[in-house]
Amino acid sequence: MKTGSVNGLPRPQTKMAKIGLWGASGSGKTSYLAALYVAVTQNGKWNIGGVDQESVDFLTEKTDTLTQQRRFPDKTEGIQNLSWNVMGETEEVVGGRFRRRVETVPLYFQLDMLDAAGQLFKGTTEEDATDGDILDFNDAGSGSGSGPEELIDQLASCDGIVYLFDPVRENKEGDEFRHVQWALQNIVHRASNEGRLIGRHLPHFLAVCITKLDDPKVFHTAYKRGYLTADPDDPHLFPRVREDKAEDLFRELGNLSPTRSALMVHNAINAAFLPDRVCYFATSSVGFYLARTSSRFRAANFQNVVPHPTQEREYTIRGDIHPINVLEPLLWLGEKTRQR
Ligand SMILES: Nc1nc2c(ncn2[C@@H]2O[C@H](COP(=O)(O)OP(=O)(O)OP(=O)(O)O)[C@@H](O)[C@H]2O)c(=O)[nH]1
Ligand SMILES: [Mg+2]
Repeated sequence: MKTGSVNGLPRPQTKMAKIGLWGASGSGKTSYLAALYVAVTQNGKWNIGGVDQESVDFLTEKTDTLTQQRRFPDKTEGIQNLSWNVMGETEEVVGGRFRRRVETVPLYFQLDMLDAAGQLFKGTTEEDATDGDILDFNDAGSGSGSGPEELIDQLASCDGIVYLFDPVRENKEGDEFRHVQWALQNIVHRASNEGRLIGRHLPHFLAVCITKLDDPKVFHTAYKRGYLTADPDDPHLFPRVREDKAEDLFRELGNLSPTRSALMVHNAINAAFLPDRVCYFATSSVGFYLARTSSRFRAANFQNVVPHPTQEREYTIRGDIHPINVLEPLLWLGEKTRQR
């Protein structure tokens, strides 16, 4: 991290934060990244740019997919490494003992993100997926550079992890704990071998994101159980879950799933990560629908994702996207890793 001033101007602070995305297949990882450009720019205080051509192309193509083509990105194959500069401002106390003052200083993060096929988080490759076998981890992905072993190596070397939990998928499949336990055990094993454990805990920061808040099942559960609120500063008054309530919602959703496996996920997270290194968010990559004629969210007409009129099991996005808590987990991770 660099501080100080250049020609009287505060010098940008840089921190390289390597962030991994973790989540089951279909949990919404690629859509989350696809919504990032809109999330960053709608915030008004931040901007984002690709560090290399692949990352520039990813942002432009995927933003176009969500906002112009109004569809979701294709299923991910293998592992894609992406690198973006997130540029904004932060407040910092400057000056000596008697002349302390708060100054706004530029803050740049480089986010090295990792987007992988969710299938890999089960310890299976695409070819193995058909017979549903869990691979012997030591044999997995050898030499391919895009197998489960590579993924665990990369996640273990991250400073922070965004873990996406899809309550809709969990309700249907009920296998979230199996996925999480597999990945977690292997990350702990790596960190332990490298002497990186802090006591019995991992050194990583973890942003737990409940995805698809706009989905009717998730939205209605959060609404009926009193988790929703609106930020008075938001001109559209979109519903959101307060940060300090998102963990309770996670447990509540876990309780509702037939296998209750998300409750075990919660316990596993508590066992593996330091309490002050974990934060919960309720997110939606596309957000709620806003009619062209209306400037405010309407609970009677909130669905932004609807079944495709002709293609079975495909979904289409009705209107503009309004990402919810897409940038916030990254800013939290950026801020936390910067403090270290
Ligand atoms: N309602 C709603 N559905 C979403 C959202 N994000 C993703 N989805 C749905 O979830 C599906 C899977 O999303 P992806 O982003 O491809 O999930 P992934 O985790 O990248 O999946 P893999 O690449 O297979 O690992 C999409 O095709 C959408 O149908 C969201 O914010 N809201
Ligand atoms: Mg994907």
